[in-house]
Amino acid sequence: MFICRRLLQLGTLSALLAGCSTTAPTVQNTSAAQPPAATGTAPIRIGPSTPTPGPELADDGPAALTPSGALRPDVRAFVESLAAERNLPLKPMVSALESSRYNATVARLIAPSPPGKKIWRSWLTYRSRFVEPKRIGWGVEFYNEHRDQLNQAAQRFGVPAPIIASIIGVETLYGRNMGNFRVLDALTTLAFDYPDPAKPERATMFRGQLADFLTLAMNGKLDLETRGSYAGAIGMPQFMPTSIKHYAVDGDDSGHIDLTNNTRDAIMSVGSFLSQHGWQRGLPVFAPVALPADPSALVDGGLEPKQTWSTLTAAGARLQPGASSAGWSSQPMGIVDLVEEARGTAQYRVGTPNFFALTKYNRSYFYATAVADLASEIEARVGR
Ligand SMILES: [Ca+2]
Repeated sequence: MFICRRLLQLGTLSALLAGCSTTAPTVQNTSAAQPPAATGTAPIRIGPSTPTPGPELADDGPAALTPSGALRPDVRAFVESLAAERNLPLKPMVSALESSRYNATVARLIAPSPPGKKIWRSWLTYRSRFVEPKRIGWGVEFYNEHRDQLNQAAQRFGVPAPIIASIIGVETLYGRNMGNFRVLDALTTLAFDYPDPAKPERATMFRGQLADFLTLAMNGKLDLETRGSYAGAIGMPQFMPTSIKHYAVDGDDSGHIDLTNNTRDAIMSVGSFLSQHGWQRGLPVFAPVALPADPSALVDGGLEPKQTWSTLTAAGARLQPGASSAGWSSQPMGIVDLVEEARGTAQYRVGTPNFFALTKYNRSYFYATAVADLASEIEARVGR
């Protein structure tokens, strides 16, 4: 998960990392941790995120060392303070950092596209990369194979099984593309040699991820050799280390959380993440509302729902024929614009709090809508 929207201020980047996934389908301007932003400029994503294609690169050299082989002063200060603050053993963390390698591919992939190169955002193009026959078909297979676990997660967290399957499908093609970068190398590269010195808050954010990665490793919860996306997102649901720390769960009660090899842990962790980010049992993702002809004035582009049913009806919105207002109409809502930038057009939908919970996984209207649409396609093809 990584993300980005125009409203996202860098200060909130760490929150982004919440879930972070790595999967970026081969969409323009998209890579592992960076799916296209729904609005705004270059996306930066750090939560559970989008599938990562991307060649595994050669290691380029020690990331954290001085020419003499000692840890760089900034790295030394980081690890000493981490050990002291969290009561972690210093020596193994120093050894880990001494073993880390700068990865030039990581640095290249995290960088925004070159200035001056305009990338037109298109919902239809984005959608076609995720809501397509292969991802739907594999989603049906995944659903059928893991139906019991998905239903258990749905019961426990209130998040429908197709939504959980869809997230794992969008993130990593159901575990087929989890990234092959050594997470320690990726995080060390981004924490101490972030390619854009003008964005120190990003390096700071990655230092926080590295701190949580090392904490998990020192506590025996994550292997130091764990592989993931170029941004450090891990496993089938592409959780960043901080998200693993706060939201991952041991779905099969094995005593260990393994998001890379254990599907049950991955499924339960997605449910846990969404549940702890505002998902409400029983609410749809979109409200059955017919909007006025031009609802653009109602779009605020934010990641929190701020409209009410009465403000929407006052603006001309109506219940769709035959739909019920039960449940969702007492909830805050937000108008979702799905743009075709080159044409200057957009589709609009009305997002409930569950739509906005999906944006906590990846801060993008495109992402959240693609997850909901892929879930609908999967749901339509599986028996209940
Ligand atoms: Ca487990």
